[in-house]
Amino acid sequence: MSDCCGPGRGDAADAAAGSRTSLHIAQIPGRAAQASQAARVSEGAAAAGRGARPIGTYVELDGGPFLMGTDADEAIRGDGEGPAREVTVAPFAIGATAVTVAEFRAFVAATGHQTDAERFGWSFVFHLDLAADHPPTQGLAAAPWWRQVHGADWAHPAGPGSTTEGREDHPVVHVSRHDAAAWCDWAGARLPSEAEWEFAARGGLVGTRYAWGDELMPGGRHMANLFQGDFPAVDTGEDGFAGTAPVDAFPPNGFGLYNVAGNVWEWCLDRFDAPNASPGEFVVRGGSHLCHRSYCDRYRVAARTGNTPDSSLSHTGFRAVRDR
Ligand SMILES: [Ca+2]
Ligand SMILES: [Ca+2]
Repeated sequence: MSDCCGPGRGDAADAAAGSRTSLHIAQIPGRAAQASQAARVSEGAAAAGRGARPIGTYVELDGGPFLMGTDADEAIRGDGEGPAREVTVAPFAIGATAVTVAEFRAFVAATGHQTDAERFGWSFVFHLDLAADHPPTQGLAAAPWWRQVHGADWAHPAGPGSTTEGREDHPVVHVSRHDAAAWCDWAGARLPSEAEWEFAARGGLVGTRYAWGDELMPGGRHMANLFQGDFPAVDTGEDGFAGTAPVDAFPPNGFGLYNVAGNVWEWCLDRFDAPNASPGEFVVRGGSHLCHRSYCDRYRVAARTGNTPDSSLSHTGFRAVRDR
């Protein structure tokens, strides 16, 4: 993964070696700014709760040929976004939403699955997620907003003492690719191939920059859960959410998929084989709530990055696919 998108588990050595000096990041103002978002955040959550919800439903797609990748100037060459080429996918069904905390909880209750974050004893947490009185943590020299937090896992997303209360309909995070694949096995599903993911994310549109068209905010409307403010210090939550959002917040794309862009990165089946890749990485797609227009625009629908399959972070989850 690129440093801004998030480190891999092996980067913890860097964290351990480096970054007492980078602890200044924890003192950047931001906690107060986050608190002031509470009203808007709950408004967003209420809006997301209207009517029948798509959680746990799959969208059946016929597949076929489509234009994958991009040759656009804004493409990140080292990520291997191009060239744009015709790819054909077989019929498949894909989750309308990312897998939620509640859906992952059911799996753990049924199987006793222990996640990689639990096995290793830690996960990477974005610094603004940590409580103001959280004990000192170590960060990455190259991306000090990523903190190595002992005791962070899917059920304790900001470390010991934190809970998922009020977030049962948010995407599960701190799940490695191993964990995501295990959930899929249990649910009679699998991870999407990268081509399936992009076919579904494009929602029938051809060659557009985003999953909904070419304009980031058509009519001034936020279309995805991204980062507004001063990255990484202050997330103003202008789009309704500082941190993750319910999996069905924001309008769905043309195929009825929610939050393919933003909210959480989503694990795919394929190896990440681009110039920017590190050994052993697998593809993740879609960007997250930490993507900021000024800093990293990997919420574009052709954007991609990767991470090692044992890595887990507070902004990475998954959605599942079933064969038809
Ligand atoms: Ca946001
Ligand atoms: Ca996403």
